[in-house]
Amino acid sequence: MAPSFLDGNSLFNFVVRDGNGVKGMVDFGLSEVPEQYVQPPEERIDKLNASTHDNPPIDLSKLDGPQHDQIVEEIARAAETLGFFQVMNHGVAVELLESLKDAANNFFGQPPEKKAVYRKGVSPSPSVKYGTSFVPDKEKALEWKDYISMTYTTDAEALEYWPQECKDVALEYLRTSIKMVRKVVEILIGKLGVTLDDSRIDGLIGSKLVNMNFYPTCPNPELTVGVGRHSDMGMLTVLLQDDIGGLYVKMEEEMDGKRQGDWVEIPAVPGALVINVGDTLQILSNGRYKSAEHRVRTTSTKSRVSIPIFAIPKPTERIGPLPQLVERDGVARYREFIFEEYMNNFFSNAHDGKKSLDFANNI
Ligand SMILES: O=C(O)CCC(=O)C(=O)O
Repeated sequence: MAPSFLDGNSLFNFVVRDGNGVKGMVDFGLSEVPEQYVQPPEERIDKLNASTHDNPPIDLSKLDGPQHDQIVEEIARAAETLGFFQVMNHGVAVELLESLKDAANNFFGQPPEKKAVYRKGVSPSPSVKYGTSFVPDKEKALEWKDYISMTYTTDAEALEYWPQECKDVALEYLRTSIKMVRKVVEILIGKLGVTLDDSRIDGLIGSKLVNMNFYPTCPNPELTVGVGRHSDMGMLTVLLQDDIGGLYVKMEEEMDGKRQGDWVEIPAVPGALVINVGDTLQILSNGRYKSAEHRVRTTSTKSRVSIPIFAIPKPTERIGPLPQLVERDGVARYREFIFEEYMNNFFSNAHDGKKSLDFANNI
């Protein structure tokens, strides 16, 4: 049972408002999850009935050699089907990946008061936010996750305000992975038979967020989720996960002996990064690339960290299906909007699968 002071509103205040997070609650000692974290049966993750997506990581160094076209095909095929793939030789040093996981564990291992200074409303900068779950005020069941989110504006701002424990490694991760993101975006746009100038690509991946997620050990993993079903809002997400596993993706179509609607686990591969397509790229491509629905399970034995970078459009960017594709397809599958509107809608609703895309529906 949860300690009695963690009942009802006081639990919400302790975890969410006061910034103790799930970690603070777990450190207090729990033998079972409080009811606020118990997911309805249809949202729980059946670990035993899920299979693994065992495609090997795509070797990006081969883009510079004779296998260039084959690698381009593999990237496009993955973006058109699952919307998720892993990459190796991605230009982000493997030692940096280890330092990032250490930094995340160090940050979340601190006493709650050290993290709580970055809560929304009290954080020294609007670009840094520490929190728990996704939109706790709107969720029927809370997610078993604490996070720190760092939005990039300038190096100087990051060095001044991002937490000491993570700023250097997070900046280096951002610097090195964004080059790879740009390359992958150029490949995917190129495969659509469309050319976009540099300034348009700058606009489409012009805002960047680095998050560090911490999933504490959970006494009842079968009842909870680390992150509920959702798709990401931007162009591409790069994700570093540790060796615990637990990231699941929903199959958009039947493939490799798996049925549409099945959940497959993206296995932890040392040195690899996970890439996934976001809603913006699905919309721009008029539905050809798939923004994949994904979610995260919790574990009872060890805490987990993951570190995504979200490459999203600048707030003022106009988003809609690329005109050349609308002409070719004979239909615009989504409407046009300003990205800031999409983002505001995304952050004002609890996770609910691919519902975020409804905002762009052409009705
Ligand atoms: O932790 C993970 O593996 C995925 C995290 C995620 O989906 C998110 O932060 O939006």
